[in-house]
Amino acid sequence: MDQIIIKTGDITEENVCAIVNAANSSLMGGGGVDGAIHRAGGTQILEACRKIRKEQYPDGLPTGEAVATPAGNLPAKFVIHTVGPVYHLCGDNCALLLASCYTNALKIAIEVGCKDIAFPAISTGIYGYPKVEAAHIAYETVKDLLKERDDMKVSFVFHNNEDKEIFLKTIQEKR
Ligand code: AR6
Repeated sequence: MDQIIIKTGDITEENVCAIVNAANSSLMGGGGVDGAIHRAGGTQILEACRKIRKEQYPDGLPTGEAVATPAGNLPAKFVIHTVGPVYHLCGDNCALLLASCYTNALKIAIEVGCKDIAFPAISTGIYGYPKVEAAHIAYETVKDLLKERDDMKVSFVFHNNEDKEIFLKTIQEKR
């Protein structure tokens, strides 16, 4: 599918309309890709997150939901923050919650007028989601949503070649 791009890289360097952040519900930053985005993007992102917490989500952004902020110093226009499931805590809802991250992030991207969006491998780092299962869910969810949006482009950006290869191998028979 030529609407889907699969690559290795640092998502903070992606020159697309929106990049997705694998955040936590505090929206106050953290390690992994979240830390990299806040470091590279600067304080504008954190300020916007603080405002969202105060005005929309005083108890934190629930798992599977997504919100957009400006992208500060990043080449992207927007950062779409979503909270992936913590694998050892999500029980029977893991797949549904992870799929919601992709669905809601794409929905927000469309709402803010973006036609290209880059995703990291949500939940597959600190949150411990098995990479093969996560790849199935990410790819199937995005592929289905793109059927109705032939004007959208989605990039999956992996931090290293090994993770990209796992993803490619997992989805191979489905492409
Ligand atoms: N570009 C692309 N991918 C990256 C980058 C980057 N710069 N940095 C890491 N990854 P993780 P999670 C990959 O742990 O599992 C944070 O503390 C990484 O190799 O960032 O959803 C948050 O605040 C992995 O494949 O996110 C939360 O508390 C993927 O991004 C928690 O971690 C996701 O790994 C979220 O955990």
